[in-house]
Amino acid sequence: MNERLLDKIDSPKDLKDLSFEDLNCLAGEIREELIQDVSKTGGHLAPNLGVVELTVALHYALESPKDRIIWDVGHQCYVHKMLTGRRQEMKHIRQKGGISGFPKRAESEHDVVDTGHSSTSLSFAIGLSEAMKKCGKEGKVAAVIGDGALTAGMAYEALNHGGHLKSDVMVILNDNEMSISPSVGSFSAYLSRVRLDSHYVSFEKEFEQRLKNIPAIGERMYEIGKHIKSSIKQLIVPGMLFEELGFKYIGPLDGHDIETVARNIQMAKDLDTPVLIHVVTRKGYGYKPAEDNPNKFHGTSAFDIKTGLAISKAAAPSYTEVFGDALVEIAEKDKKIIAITAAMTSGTGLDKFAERFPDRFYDVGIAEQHAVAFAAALALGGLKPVAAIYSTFLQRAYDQVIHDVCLQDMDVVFAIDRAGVVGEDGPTHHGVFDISYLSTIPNMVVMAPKDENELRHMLKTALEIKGPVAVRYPRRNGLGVKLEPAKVLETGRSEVLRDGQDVAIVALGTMVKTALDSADILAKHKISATVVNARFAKPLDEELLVALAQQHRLLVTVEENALWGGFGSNVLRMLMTNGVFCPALNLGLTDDFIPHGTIDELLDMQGLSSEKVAARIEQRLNKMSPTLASEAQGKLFKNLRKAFLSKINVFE
Ligand SMILES: Cc1ncc(C[n+]2csc(CCOP(=O)(O)OP(=O)(O)O)c2C)c(N)n1
Repeated sequence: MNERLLDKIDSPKDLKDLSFEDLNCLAGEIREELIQDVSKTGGHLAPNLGVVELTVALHYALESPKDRIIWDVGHQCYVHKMLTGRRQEMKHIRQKGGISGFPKRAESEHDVVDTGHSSTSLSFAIGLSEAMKKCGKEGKVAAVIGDGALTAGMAYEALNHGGHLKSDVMVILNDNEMSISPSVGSFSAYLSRVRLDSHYVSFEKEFEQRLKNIPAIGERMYEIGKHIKSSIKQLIVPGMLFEELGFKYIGPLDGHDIETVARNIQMAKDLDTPVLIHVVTRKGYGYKPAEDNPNKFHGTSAFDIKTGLAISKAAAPSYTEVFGDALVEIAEKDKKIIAITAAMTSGTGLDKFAERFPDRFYDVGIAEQHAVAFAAALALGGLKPVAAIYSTFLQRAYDQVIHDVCLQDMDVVFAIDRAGVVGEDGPTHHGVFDISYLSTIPNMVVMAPKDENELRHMLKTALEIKGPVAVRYPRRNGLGVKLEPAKVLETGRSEVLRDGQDVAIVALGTMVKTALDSADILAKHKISATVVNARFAKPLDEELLVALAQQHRLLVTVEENALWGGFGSNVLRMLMTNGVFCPALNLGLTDDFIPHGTIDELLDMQGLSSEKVAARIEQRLNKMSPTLASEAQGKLFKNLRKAFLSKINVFE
């Protein structure tokens, strides 16, 4: 077997002596291996296939790590990882203990900054370039940003500032006309016009070639020609929006032509002003199923290379699908319902809604802040907006949630998908703070369903409640329960699912099933547990919680959210405010950024598998002093228990 070029590449330095022909062969080898690897691990295939040549060109033309390459979002960093000494580790990318699917400073000196959320690259590039200048460090800073990421406000804030500072940064705009679904907005339309008017580039190439072909003086004239070109460009490139913002514009270039891209990067490297190089690529390039369906292959699970079909098929529908179907169903009867996504139409399950009610659906681009303020305004105008946003991305719109929605008690429903740990995408994507950050806001109601059927009820309830409501649900398949007609639940009321004497386990959302399973395990150890589905993180079911605390030896809360500021800590604060002091155990996510791995692995690591929850409860009961236990089970306990049982509807 012929030795492959790829086998000789341990670091970007190894690219420097290769010819452009070799670099093209190398790109082919990278593409092949990438498809092989990702077909087994899952991951962001289409974005990476689209940047194979661009990444090779960047590492050929720049000198990482002296020059700093910042990947926006970071989901397209796989080729970069392969070229920077992590090729073997690609076999375990995104798996527990393996390398991350995003840039990680801890992994390599070539990873400049940890990313996962979109549109931060330009701010980092500008800031880093300023710091390097002030600290006397050599090197160029390049940010690679997609046309999707360029729909976010943060990117424009940085362009505005970088142009003003005349920062020595290079922005590579990777324009593939796609966000996850097609890019939206007037800026995308502008880029299309620029792409269509691309006669400039062929003219530029021809111009360069002609100059270089002149014997003896050609190279020198080419150098001078670079400057002439800038002025010609002023006349013929349409719009020149970036130039107006203070960035020298180069492009559009064919992003799959390594030589063209590399030469332009080399040229731009010598300029000490802000430069934007516009490269046009095709998402999924070189693998037909991904080219045909870049949306599906944006992020994929393991798949069969021949067919492109996913290897595993879920038994029950996901919470996302159930939400999408329920919203269509409810919206059939209520014309005021509007759905909003921030560039995540299929991810949030809104594709059916978009198809059924195109006039009532808005994809605002990667613009969570705008999405929330826009939703507030729709509510102000008398509509019923449902903003479907992942828990982790809603963090970006926190001020809009407070200032534009809650402060004015607007009727906005937040459908918060990917709440809890999300698995392989890791710490940038885990949705583990929303209960904390939403429960603190006045007027906000926060719910979490115990299963996919309850999600339907909660959506219906949210649309009935006046004022802002958040329903948080996980990136998981449902439990496979029967789906019933959606009904309105009583606000702030929990549901008692199982009656016991020793311990009361109050669980929220996904943790309800875990709590029930733990109760089964505890029963085998002669510990009898009451299990409550909290339903609401806010308002709390105070009456029930007080009774539970008084009538059991131990009160346990379980949630898939950060313990700090989470549901459990709010329950304990409420009990103390009411003068109720009880032995308690808060179970939830520790004060750490949780790594990547499968959801089950991560929950187990966090002590939130049913076995570990049961063991932790048993351990705590064993540790409790007999005095405390007997006090709690004393006279007061018996009287209150009688009253309690008369009030609740066990197994409602
Ligand atoms: C703040 C934020 N919102 C949403 C996302 C989800 N997301 C990840 S990649 C992506 C599309 C990015 O498109 P683009 O920048 O054009 O890159 P491409 O995948 O097309 O290469 C989106 C919406 C995110 N990472 N961060």
